[in-house]
Amino acid sequence: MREVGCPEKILFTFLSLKRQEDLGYQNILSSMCTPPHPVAARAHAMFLETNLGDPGLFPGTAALERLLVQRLAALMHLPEAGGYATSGGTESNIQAFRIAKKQKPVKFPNAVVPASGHFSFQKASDILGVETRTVPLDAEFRMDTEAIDDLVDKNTVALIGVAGTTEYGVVDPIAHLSDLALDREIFLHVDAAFGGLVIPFLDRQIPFDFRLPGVDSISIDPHKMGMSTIPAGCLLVRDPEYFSSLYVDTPYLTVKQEYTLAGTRPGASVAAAFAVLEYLGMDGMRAVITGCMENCRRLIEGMETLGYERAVTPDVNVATFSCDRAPAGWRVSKTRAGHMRIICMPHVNRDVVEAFLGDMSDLDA
Ligand code: 0PR
Repeated sequence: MREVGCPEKILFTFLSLKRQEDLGYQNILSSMCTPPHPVAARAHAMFLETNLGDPGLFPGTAALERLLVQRLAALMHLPEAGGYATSGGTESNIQAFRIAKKQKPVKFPNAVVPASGHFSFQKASDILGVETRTVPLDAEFRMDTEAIDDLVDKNTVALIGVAGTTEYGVVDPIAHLSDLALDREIFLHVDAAFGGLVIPFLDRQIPFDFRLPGVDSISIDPHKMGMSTIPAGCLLVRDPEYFSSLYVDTPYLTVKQEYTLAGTRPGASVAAAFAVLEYLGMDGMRAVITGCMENCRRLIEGMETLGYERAVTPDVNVATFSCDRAPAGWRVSKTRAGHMRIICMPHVNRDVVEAFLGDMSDLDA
């Protein structure tokens, strides 16, 4: 550290230089994040110093967290579900694994995870000492249901399905997983970190939430399609009692036990996440999602006109193509199988899609 502090003006000049090195979202087509909605930014600023790790000191912020959980639980068709605000999909997935492991104390636990599962499940397996059994995917990048039965055994503590996969934007056959989970008495976690705030607003209903009786927990991230500030995730559980298996004593806090993974937790992004859902309502969210899906379809159609075939028709706003070059100035990503991947987030609006398609067509000129 400096011996003597830096004058504010110099400090902020330095900070703004660093900030200018960051890319603007305008040309970023590879991210599941997006600039926060203006009401999210405003709410975030109001709650900067709040800490949900000691909720008795911030009862108002804690009430907002409960409201956020209630809104998301109702959206997942189980208003009485338990839940708490996490730092994102990674924490939610790790915590779901922890709960699943506690439910079935076996010596050599395993979890059955689709090959499309987010890498956070590798972290969860590593931390918790749970063997991962990988389910291959079918031709449309969904979990191959036929393969699951052979992988499940008496030591399987968790079954994972993804609703809106990170790479291809498809929804696994969660209804099938739900039947299997009930039949074999296995904890079923649905990773809807991305799709949880997309699927409920689609015209076509895809079963993935607590309406399926075998679903025990769901990850859903307001900092992705919920246009919140970062970090804002949520873990929902069918039975609020599940959390009691994670309790540790916290004798000198305002609550005597906690089940969260993080200790100190931001209230600001929780207020932001709640603010967006409340401000937009179902109607406003539907309009945002409808726009993203339309832009995604237009992108796919435009790319195919240029000769770049889609890898799959996605269920949510993630487009993938057989295409191995991108015009300068654009950030796209590549899936493990080598497809170009573009997430049609709210900032990837129609003008952005047309500009990208224009630059793609210039590549051949
Ligand atoms: N589950 C799914 C289905 C996800 O897609 C992700 C993240 C996670 C869990 C983990 O969520 P957190 O990152 O909130 O812990 N998917 C994105 C990805 O890996 C995250 C991301 C976002 C990456 C923005 C890059 C980026 O610029 O692609």
